[in-house]
Amino acid sequence: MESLRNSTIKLVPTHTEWAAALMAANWGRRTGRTGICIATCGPGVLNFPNGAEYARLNGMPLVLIAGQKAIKNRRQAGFQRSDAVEVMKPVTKRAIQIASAEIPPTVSEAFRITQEGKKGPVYIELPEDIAAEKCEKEVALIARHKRELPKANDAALDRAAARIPAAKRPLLMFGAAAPRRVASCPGLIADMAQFVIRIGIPFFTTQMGKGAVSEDSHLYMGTAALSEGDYVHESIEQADLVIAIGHDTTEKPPFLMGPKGPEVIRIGDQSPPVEQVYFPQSEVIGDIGPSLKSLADRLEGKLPNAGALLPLREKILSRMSNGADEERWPVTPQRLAHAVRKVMPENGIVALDNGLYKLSFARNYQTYVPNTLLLNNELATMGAGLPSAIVAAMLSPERRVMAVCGDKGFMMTSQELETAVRLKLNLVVLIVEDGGYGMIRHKQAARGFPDFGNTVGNPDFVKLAEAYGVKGTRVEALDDLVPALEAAFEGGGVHVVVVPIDDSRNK
Ligand SMILES: Cc1ncc(C[n+]2csc(CCOP(=O)(O)OP(=O)(O)O)c2C)c(N)n1
Repeated sequence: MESLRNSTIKLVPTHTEWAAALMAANWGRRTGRTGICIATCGPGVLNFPNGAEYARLNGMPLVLIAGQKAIKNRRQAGFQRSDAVEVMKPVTKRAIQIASAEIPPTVSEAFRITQEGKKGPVYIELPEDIAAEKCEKEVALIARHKRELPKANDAALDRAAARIPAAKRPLLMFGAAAPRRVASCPGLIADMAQFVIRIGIPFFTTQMGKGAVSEDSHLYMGTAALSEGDYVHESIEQADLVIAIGHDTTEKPPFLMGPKGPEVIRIGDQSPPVEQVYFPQSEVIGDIGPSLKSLADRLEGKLPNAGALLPLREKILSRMSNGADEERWPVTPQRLAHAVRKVMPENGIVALDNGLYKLSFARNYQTYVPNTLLLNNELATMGAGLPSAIVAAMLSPERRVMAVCGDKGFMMTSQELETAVRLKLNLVVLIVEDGGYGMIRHKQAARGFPDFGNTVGNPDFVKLAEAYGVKGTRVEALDDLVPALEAAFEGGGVHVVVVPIDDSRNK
């Protein structure tokens, strides 16, 4: 802490190490640069694993640093001496204990690993006796360098370009790694949009691929919120070829490959593991933007069947937004997603926590710009919504930012409201209230089980907000919903808005 105090590094104290890890991971996600979180040894570092795994599965560059008891003596015996390196190993790309005062190469190597291949977390442990040592030797500080991804091989591009025109009913799919790559390579936004326009094949997205290409495109076919049986699967079932751009198999499968079903060509910057449900027949591996450009150069004007599946579009999109016009109160999640869209400008950022309403946002929240609907469908941890919104508001103070959390997800990291207030952020926190674990209730019902163990009380969220010194509003009627959200943004600062929801007909 003393070193930090004397440095130019900005320190953001948080209320739990878990939230610190989630926030730093989101810093990495949004900037492409490595975020950093620190914790004390023992009880502190043991709050890190959920955030570390969130970063590992989601490809977020993150360095987690924690202390450790002395390693050269045991003057404090076993007090707080947890084997955190072993704990952190499976949830990071590397877990390192620093055992000598010659520290800089280890730190540089940690940062390199966070950025190498699929980005992710590295854990560094600094024992207190090593931290107290003086480094007598002069140790070279290792320079940082920019890394460019290699371009795809011409033979792979030629193979894909030979296969695609033969498809009778082709589809494109954008997955998690496409918007993720935009953080380090903003030019990819235009490359993806151009690719779709130039080849004219309709596209769908995974939940985390949303916004890769604007959904107001006439070629947008929908979002796969489930792995099978979702509205968009009608087109996937009819497709004979899916071109999967930036799919990451740590995301819940957007469809299941099997012995039958469409062939898959993968375009991505990494070759993913072969999975029972995902085994692309061919791959174009290299920096995504240049791959898309090279493919479009080869294919433009040569795809007679490009639009074969487009006649399904209208039906899929209208079924997908079923419930969005309902006048019911409490509001349907579909209608809520539309209401939120009304108050968010095109570049506004919505950060979702994890709960049943996420499905409706995936399907119904039209996304026009990459990374403007920040959701997680890999670890899919509850508690991530508010920390990721806080980071979005820190990084983009000029944009509207909203966290959308279930009542239970919010309760997991709600104490970070104080962090948002302390940072003087402008942030609307929308709490979707159904008085329990809606997703689990829904799963029990789907299997014919009675509702058990899901009803958990809430504090009065308006009073809770006031206790943090922020404004709280409870929406009581459908007509008040959009005006209440608008007023929350207009008022500035942190504002909690509570909306009761009826998710009984969610799928
Ligand atoms: C940390 C964590 N614990 C448990 C789960 C499993 N889980 C997924 S959704 C859910 C219920 C979420 O409730 P809430 O936030 O109120 O949203 P709702 O489903 O009611 O809309 C649970 C328990 C999880 N994803 N993350």
